[in-house]
Amino acid sequence: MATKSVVMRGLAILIGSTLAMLAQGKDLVLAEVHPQGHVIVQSEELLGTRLAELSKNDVRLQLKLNGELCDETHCWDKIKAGSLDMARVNLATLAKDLPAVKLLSLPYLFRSREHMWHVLAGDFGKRIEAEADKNGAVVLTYYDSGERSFYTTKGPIRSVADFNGLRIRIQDSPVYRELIQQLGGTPVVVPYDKVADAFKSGQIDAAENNTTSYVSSGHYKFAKYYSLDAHSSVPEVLLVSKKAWLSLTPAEQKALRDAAAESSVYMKKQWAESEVQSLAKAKKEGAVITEKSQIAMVGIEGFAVKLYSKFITDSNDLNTVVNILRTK
Ligand code: GTR
Repeated sequence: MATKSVVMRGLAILIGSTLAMLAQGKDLVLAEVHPQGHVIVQSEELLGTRLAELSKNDVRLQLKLNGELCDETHCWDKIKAGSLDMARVNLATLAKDLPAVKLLSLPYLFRSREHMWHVLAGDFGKRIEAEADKNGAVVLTYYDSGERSFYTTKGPIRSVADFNGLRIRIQDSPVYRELIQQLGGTPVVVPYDKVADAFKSGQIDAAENNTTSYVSSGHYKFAKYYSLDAHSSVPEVLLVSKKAWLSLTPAEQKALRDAAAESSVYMKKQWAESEVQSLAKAKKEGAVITEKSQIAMVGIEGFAVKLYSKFITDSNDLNTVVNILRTK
C-alpha cells in the first residue's frame, strides 16, 4: 500500500512536470538592432505571430530590439557559440568568417537586386548555408536590404576625389575596410547604434547605408549629402544557432522555417514602400540627394574593382564570381 502511494505520488509529479513543460513551450530569443516600427521589426513581429500559430503556441519568439543584447558582430559571435538563439543581422557581418560572403560583398557586383536574389536562390545560396552551418548557424531566410550608398556631412560624392580624407563609418567587414582605403578615405568601424554619436562627436564625416536605415537611424540629420552610388546589395539574414535549432523537434523546425519564409515574403513587399517613404522624408527634411547619373561612376568603379583581385583568392573563387556575373 505504502509502495503504491509512493509510485502514485511519483507518477503525479512526473505528469505534473510534463504538463507544465508542455504548457511552458519553448521561447526563442531573437536579437535585433533596429527599433520598433522599422520594416524589419514589423516582419519579425509577423514571424513571431505565425510561429506561435503554426506551432500551436509551443514555440514563442522573444524579440529584443535596439541592440539591447548585442551589436551585430557580437550577435554573430554569440550565435556561433550557441549562447544566443536567433539574430537578424546584415549578411555582411558574416564576411569575416564566410568566404562566400566576402565574394557577395564585392562592390558593384550585382546589376540589380533581382540579380542578387537569383544568385542567392541558386548554388551560391547553398554554399552560404553550408559555410554558416560550419560556423554553428542555420540560415532561415533573407530579408531585403536594398542598396547601400554613401552619405556625408561635407558635401556630395560626385567622383572618387570626393572620398579624399573622409573618415567613413563601416560595418565590421574586411571588404568594406579595403573599399574605403582604395577610394582614398579612412574606414572607421562603429557599431550601428553608435553611428549617430560618432557623427555628433565628429569621429566620422560619412557612412553608408540603404535609404530606410539612413532615415530610421536619424543619420540623415547629421549627414545630409546622400549620393546614390549603390555600391552593395548585401541582404539581411535571419539566423538561428545550431544549438537552438537542434533543441527543436522536426515539427517545430518546420513551423520556424515556414514562419520565417512567410515573414520574408511580407518583408520584401513592404521594403519598396519603405524606401520610397524614407527618401521622401529625407528630402523633405533637407537631405541633398545625388542621383547615380550625376556621379562619375567609372572612376569610382575603377578603384573598387581592385578589390576583386584581392578577395578572389583562387580559381574556384574566380569561377564563382564569373558565374555570379553571368547569372541572369
Ligand atoms: C542596416 C542593417 C543593419 C546593420 C546596419 C549597419 O541597413 O539593416 O542590420 O547592418 O545597416 O550599417 O550596421
